[in-house]
Amino acid sequence: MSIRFNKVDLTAVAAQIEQFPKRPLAEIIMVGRSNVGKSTLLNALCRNKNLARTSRTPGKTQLVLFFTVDDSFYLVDLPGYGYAQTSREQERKFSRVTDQYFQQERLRAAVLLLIDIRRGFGDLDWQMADYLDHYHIPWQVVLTKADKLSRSKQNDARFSIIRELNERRKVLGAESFHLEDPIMVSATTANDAGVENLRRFITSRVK
Ligand SMILES: Nc1nc2c(ncn2[C@@H]2O[C@H](COP(=O)(O)OP(=O)(O)O)[C@@H](O)[C@H]2O)c(=O)[nH]1
Ligand SMILES: [Mg+2]
Repeated sequence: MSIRFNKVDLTAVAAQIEQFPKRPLAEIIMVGRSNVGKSTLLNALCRNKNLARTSRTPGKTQLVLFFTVDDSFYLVDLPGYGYAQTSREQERKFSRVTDQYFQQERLRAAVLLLIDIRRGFGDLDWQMADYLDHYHIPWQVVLTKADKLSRSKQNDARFSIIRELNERRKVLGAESFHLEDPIMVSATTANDAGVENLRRFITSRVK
């Protein structure tokens, strides 16, 4: 079946491991800081404004959403990090359900690590990169909110992030599971070329 991001169903809303879907499908996983633009990008990818609820106020419940796309793969929306959670959860970097998700054996085709192009990588983003490498999970950086910068500032930001990623890869060698140069997107721009590039990237990973 061809992947056109036409048919998208919310298959599971999971607060814990028992609620993860059992059907073995390739998975594309989205992670990033709260407010990085994850829900907005999900909606843009699937051309649906209401798929994942976008919000300015990060939710308290830590949920994993599994969307089935074109009956071909899951798009997995993990809880955003970097937002003060309940006091008991405060010391943990990533939510409990995120740990459960990554520790379970699943068909992970790639993680999309979303980074706000204006902010670049923060400590928690590098920790997520280390975490993914530790579990040998391939990851791809997606730079969000490109429209918030001028064309020349976009390029400056993108190149400095590419430099940092290349430095890191040089140090880690085969222990780095980082895939290609960052894909830059604007989820609020109609027919954004970056969003289409990202669809193509996803299609190539799940095939
Ligand atoms: N200008 C612009 N704003 C965006 C873009 N993506 C998200 N936003 C805004 O950033 C805020 C957070 O987005 P949201 O998708 O809820 O972030 P999440 O917490 O990562 O799911 C919202 O106000 C969005 O409208 C984008 O590509 N361009
Ligand atoms: Mg969200």
